[in-house]
Amino acid sequence: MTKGEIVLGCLAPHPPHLVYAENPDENEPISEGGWEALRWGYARLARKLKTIDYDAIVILTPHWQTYIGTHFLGCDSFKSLSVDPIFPNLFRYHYDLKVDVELSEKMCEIAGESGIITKMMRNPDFRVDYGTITSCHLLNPDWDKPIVTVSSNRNRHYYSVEVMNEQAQALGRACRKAIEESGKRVVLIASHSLSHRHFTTEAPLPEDMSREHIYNHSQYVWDMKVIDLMRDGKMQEFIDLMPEFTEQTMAETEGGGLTWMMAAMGMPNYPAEIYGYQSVIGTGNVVACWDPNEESREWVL
Ligand code: 2X7
Ligand code: FE2
Repeated sequence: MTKGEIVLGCLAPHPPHLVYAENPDENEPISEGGWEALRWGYARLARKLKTIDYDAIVILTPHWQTYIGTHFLGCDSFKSLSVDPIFPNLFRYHYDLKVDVELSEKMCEIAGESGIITKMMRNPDFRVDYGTITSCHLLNPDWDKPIVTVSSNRNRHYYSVEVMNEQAQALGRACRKAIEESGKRVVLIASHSLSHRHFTTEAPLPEDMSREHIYNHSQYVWDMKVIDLMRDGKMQEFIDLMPEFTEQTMAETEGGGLTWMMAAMGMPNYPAEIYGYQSVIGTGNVVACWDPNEESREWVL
């Protein structure tokens, strides 16, 4: 069997506002748009994805939080209505998705062998989190590839960001090994924002862009610092800085997504492709990807 590989890694933020702003058939609320810098960037990355040959998407999301171990989706399909608990006015999304259970089981098994506590999620009525749905919708609105969602273990809360950073790297290395043994071509997604302090009240019209801005200048400066590291191919440096960045900006990197993805990809030392940066209700969000293939890697922004 040919060795499997990771063909792309995407940093894909999941504010439900972005799906709301797109007005897809699956989502009930209707908007007048908004957050175009992110949505247009997402659309461009989605077009790139269409040119890549791959079998499955594996996504780690901070909105499926597990307190004992790391869990993996383990039923062939999931279908339901996802209502965002904080923004039910923006996100009531009817999803119907397929899972690559074989790949999911392989990652669960290899992670278990490497000492990580794991569990397969076999409940067919399990409600898939909105991080998975939002990032996958924006990157692949056709939903024509099976996915695997990996939960976010709460190491950060039990212990510290430092422990999270170590554990997520161990999980990333195990997932890479599983992907290689599976023989599949896989796209990884780390589903989260960067800086994450956000406003606690909403504009009367949520998509009123005259009200949207980053929560504070410190978050902006930190976000630009870490985006520069991505551009410069200095991901080891970013991962080393992760505890400080995460503490200082309450960043959503706390769930381990980017650390996991970078470890799985062998800590890229080549430039990330940057597709757009914008705030959503005060949080900092970048759409970015790491393309291991030098021939298709682009300088986007
Ligand atoms: O989950 C989120 C998020 N990460 C960022 C902004 C707004 C809402 O939800
Ligand atoms: Fe989030």
